[in-house]
Amino acid sequence: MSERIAKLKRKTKETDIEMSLQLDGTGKSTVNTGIGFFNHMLEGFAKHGFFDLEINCEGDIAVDCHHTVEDCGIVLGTGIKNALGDKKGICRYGSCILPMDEVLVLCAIDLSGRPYLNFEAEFTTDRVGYLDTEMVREFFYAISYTAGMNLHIKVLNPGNNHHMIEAIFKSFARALDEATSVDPRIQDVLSTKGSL
Ligand SMILES: [Mn+2]
Repeated sequence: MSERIAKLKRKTKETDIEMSLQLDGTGKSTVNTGIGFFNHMLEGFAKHGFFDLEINCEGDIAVDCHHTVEDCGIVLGTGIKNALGDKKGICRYGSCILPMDEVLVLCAIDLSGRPYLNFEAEFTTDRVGYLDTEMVREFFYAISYTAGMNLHIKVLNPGNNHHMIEAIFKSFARALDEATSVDPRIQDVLSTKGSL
């Protein structure tokens, strides 16, 4: 099988992003978005999904974190789609229920080609570090839309806001690792329709 890698550059008046994603990686990452807590989340995503990830984003964080977080989601989602290519042989579905101390988070993915986001999480603080908590949904919306991914994220047991967001990123990583993994029993694409 050929290497499942995507390299992207995207530049607007709000953000300038360079990204490299290797789906079959080891979990190593170099992440610089200018937002410490967001870096921490993306590094966790790479580590727990066994993805190799490089993101360098120079965004207008002097305004706020909105454009940086949203555009990183657009670029990462596009990278996932590009790296998957024709999706032959992949498991397609993936899910994970991930605990982090008192918090429990469910994530379920279908790499169906049809974007959909169901995001059920209620945060009780406006920010964690310099990340606006309302941007977590926007980030995953951008990923689901650009990757063509059906994505369900549900906080089953709420608690500390740092824990909830971190558990969301880690459960997403593990579910995506499963959905993108290759099963030798799958000869073509896993769909009676014949395409994903
Ligand atoms: Mn943490």
